[in-house]
Amino acid sequence: MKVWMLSFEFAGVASLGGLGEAVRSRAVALAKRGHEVTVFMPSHGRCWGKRELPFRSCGMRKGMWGEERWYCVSACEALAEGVRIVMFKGEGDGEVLSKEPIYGWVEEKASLFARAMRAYFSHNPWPELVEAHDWHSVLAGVAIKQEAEKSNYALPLQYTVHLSGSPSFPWHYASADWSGLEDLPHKVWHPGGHRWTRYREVWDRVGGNVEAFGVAEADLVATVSWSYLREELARKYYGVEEKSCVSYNIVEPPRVQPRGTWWELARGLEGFGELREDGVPMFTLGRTVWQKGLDVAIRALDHAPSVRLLVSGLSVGDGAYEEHLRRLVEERRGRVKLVGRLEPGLKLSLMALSAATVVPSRFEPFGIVAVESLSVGTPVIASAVGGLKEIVVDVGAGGPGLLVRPDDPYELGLAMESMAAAMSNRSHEAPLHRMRGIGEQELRRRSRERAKAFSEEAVYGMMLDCYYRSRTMAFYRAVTP
Ligand code: NHF
Repeated sequence: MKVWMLSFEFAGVASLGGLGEAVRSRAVALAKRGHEVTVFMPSHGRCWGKRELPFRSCGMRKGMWGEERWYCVSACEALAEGVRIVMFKGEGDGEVLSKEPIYGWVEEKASLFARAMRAYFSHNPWPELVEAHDWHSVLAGVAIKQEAEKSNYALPLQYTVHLSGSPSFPWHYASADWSGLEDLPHKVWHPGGHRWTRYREVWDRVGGNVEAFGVAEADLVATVSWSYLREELARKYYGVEEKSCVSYNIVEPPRVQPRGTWWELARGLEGFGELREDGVPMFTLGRTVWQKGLDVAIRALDHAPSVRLLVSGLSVGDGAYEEHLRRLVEERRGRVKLVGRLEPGLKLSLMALSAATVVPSRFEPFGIVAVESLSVGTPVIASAVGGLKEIVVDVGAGGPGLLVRPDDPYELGLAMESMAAAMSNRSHEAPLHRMRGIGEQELRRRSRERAKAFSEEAVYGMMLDCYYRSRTMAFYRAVTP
């Protein structure tokens, strides 16, 4: 199959969190099995040293108050494990595609991404399916679907939601004046069947919310866990379950060869706070945002006296939250250290040597970190939310982890203390009874076993299933009178 993926991130090229890894692992899995995959994205200033493509398209945009604005878009190309990556850059208003912060000027990047995609689509052979990842790629995906419609072709469009939520804009933003969408009549799925409607009607009906517009326009809405589909998307978008599917993220067991003990590795890190080397080491990591709940894990230490916690926070510019974390760390001297982003090999080594990885998210569509941890044989203590509920099977049910209530430092602390006891083979001291009688070796074995459910081999089928359903839905769209 010939697949185009539209995304703002691709691990190894430009990536902040899980999205880049998720897109890359999917694309690679498809390419390995003989599919032709091209990923399209803004270059975010990463075109330097890459091959230029013979593509250039220029035009004018018209602002809200009628002012004319000029742009040009062009592209460079990269290759990664059999996947072709086309990265857009530009001049005039198009220059924004080359700006470095991935989510800086994000609405302008999304708008010019749509212009660039439409132009590229018009000058190149078409794919059989388009998968747009997260709201930033919605306009680009819908733009080429519309371009295909103009030739009476129902190009299957799958919208994959990794993290729900998007801004809203007046129709002008999406329109032919700005991002390039024409207000044409077309067929859109409503619970029960396809109906004729205009683009502007759909846009206004959802109050100009980009994600909601994508949900309405896509042939199929995919997400990364059943819980996230039911608890988040189905609640927000009435009837979405009729045209939805789930495919987990892929995590292949990495090869890790730690150079030294956990303490040796942790000692060398620059960061905030310090660790007394007289406890059981645990690890937690994530973007430093409220969603990820790193603050809950730090506060949980008050109820887990034997645990020493290393926190690796990936800053995305939420200064107030970072300040809050530093205060919490300061109050717990000797028991917690806050460091920044770690190089992947070091991150996995620390994870592999930890007694547990703590994933304290307040909500979580999937939670790649949890699978990574299991795959290196480290049990996971996670909040029972979203994808984490599906990834982590509790010790009480024969699994390798503990599931706790989100946003509850006391319950998380008890779980951490119990895991610390079990992983040092003194599970009789574990405060949680379900942890008694189980030891380190068994927990590490169960972890590796559980991770297999997220291997390329296991998830590939889910991915293809979604693609076939997208194509079927596009087929219905084509044949509805
Ligand atoms: O793993 C990739 C990632 C997820 O739960 C994660 C999230 C954003 O918040 O699918 O997307």
